[in-house]
Amino acid sequence: MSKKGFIFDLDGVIVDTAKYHFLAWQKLAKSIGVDFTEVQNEQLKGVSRVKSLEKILEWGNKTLSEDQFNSLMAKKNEDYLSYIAKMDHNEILPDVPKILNYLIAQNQPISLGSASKNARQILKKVDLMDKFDAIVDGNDVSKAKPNPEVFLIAAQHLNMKPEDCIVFEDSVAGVQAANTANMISIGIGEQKVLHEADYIFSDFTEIENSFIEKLINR
Ligand code: B16
Ligand code: MG
Repeated sequence: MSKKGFIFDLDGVIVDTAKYHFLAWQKLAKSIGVDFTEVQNEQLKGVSRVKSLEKILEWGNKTLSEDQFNSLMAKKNEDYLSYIAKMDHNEILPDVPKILNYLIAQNQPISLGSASKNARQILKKVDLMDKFDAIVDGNDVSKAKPNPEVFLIAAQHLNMKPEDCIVFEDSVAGVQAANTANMISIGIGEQKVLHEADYIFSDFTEIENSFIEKLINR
């Protein structure tokens, strides 16, 4: 049977932690007198912690010393982790276990490809660690999405060529990273946001096993 490498983003694909990132960034923005909207938040999805704060400061026309920058970033992560601490398997997005189990049953290699440095902790909280053959996260990369590094490392771990990999992503930056890596990109979310993806679904309940089978055999 033919094999493909299946790479999953974490935030917004496996779990809905995007809402927690939003709440924590919003609190930070407010504390320094910067307005922060959901539209702006969309541009932070898939973007590293450092880059996210840089963008918020740019939008608010603020400059900070290095010490202030680092302490705000640490504070944001503390707030974010307080939400994570309460997570359990109920926060796994619909039909994610179904697709992971289907891929495992079909002997397909699976990796995580996330920008988050908290990825392992989150996977443990929702009890999904053992579904992955490889985990590549924000601790393993030096270049943030839309750079394809995270997905290229994941492909290496799975021993698959990039063109034989399929990436599930909820962010514009992540879809661009998958496309640049020469992988099939599957957007999970809204058509109007993720139009650069090869395929787009609102969530995994829309993805039939027959679609996955076609990807495996293409
Ligand atoms: P952390 P993903 C990304 O995760 C999030 O989408 C993004 O909002 C966040 O800033 C980034 O991880 C870094 O996360 O602060 O936990 O290291 O979507 O690539 O799984
Ligand atoms: Mg994401």
